[in-house]
Amino acid sequence: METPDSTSDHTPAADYDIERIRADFPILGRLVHGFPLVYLDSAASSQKPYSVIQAVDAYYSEIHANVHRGAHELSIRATEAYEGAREVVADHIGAAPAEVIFVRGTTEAINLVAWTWGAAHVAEGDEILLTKMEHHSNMVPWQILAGRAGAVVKYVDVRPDGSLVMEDYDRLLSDRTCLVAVTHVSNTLGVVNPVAEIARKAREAGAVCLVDGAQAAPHMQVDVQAIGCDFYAFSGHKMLAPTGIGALWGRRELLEHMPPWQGGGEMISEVRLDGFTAAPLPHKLEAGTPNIAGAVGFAEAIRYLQRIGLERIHAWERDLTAYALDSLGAVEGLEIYGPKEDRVGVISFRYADIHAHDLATILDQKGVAIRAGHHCNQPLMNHLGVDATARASLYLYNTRSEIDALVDALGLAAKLFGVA
Ligand code: C6P
Repeated sequence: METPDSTSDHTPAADYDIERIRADFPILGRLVHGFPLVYLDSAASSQKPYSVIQAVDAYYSEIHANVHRGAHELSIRATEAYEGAREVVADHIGAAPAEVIFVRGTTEAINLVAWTWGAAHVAEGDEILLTKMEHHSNMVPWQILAGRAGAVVKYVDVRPDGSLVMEDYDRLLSDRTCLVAVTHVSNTLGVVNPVAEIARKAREAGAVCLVDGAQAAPHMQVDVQAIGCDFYAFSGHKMLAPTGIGALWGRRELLEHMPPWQGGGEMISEVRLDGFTAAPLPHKLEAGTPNIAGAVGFAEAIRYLQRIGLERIHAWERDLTAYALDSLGAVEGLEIYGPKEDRVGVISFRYADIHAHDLATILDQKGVAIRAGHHCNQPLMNHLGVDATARASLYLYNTRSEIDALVDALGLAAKLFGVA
């Protein structure tokens, strides 16, 4: 499948050619309310490059059939494309293909673990250790599980600067802890958590560790072996892939012993009237016709990121984040949440007494797309003492002049709301 684009000649030594990268994303050329789109909402969902759009198009135009079922040419090629995509995803995070389960996204990945591993291993009186900064997707499934099993959920505290209170983690972690579930990067604070240390301590305490990588995988090279966790969950759509596809990585010994989650086609090797035998990994945990085109797009998104190089993307974003923190920090009356260092470009803020929703609506009139609300982080919002924040989130295609456009648009909001 030929998917040429501007990344084909990127080498680690080449400069970061932002204009050529931007040209790979057709949507960045459009106007919104008559203004050039300034897309600062990639933490909610990223935009897609031509190569991903073309890969999905080519899959449907030339290959599509159902997978693992037919003996005909198209079915064989669709199966190759789907399983080839699994290899790309697995290789990207330092895993074996059989340990990568395709899911709809991070939410489904975490629910899968809660309903299979959790249902089999969590018992009355066990403790599940989370942090106060978890996204609802890494909180509610565990609350449901704890409710069913009679387990207890505990939360590691968060400092005002957004970092985790690691002394709290050390204090709460005990031989009663069966699971530690933590986000790699906070979707509100941008903070990068010390997940390798958290996973190591969990292992020493005999607990299983799940890392929510939804906001980390788009921005940094993830190596699940180096992190040392047991499960890693992430979403394709936040890292240039289509919506409806993501991955759960699990340590093979755990996945092998997990009961199937959903029953149906694909996940069995034999069905009898008195029961069934589950298929081997990874298919045991993938019931029904999967999102084949999504997986193909996911693989191409990863190839695109690899062609530019996640280290170079990280360096670009680090510079841009520092610029954004300085520019926003210079706006009088604007309060930024989260740390100055060790963070990604997910920047939550409040501006004077303008409600975040009003701010987002005014910025939109200037073509500037940000997110406003609780960001599926209601307990964290309560902890911060706010009901909502405005959030600008940066990605590989953003520029300093877009940060300037954000600051300019804030000026309009200030005028409308009479902020001195
Ligand atoms: N956060 C945001 O705007 P899904 O929806 O399954 O792809 O991802 C869920 C999820 C899990 N964990 C973290 C840390 C996340 O940030 C998200 C998605 C989006 O912040 C939508 S609420």
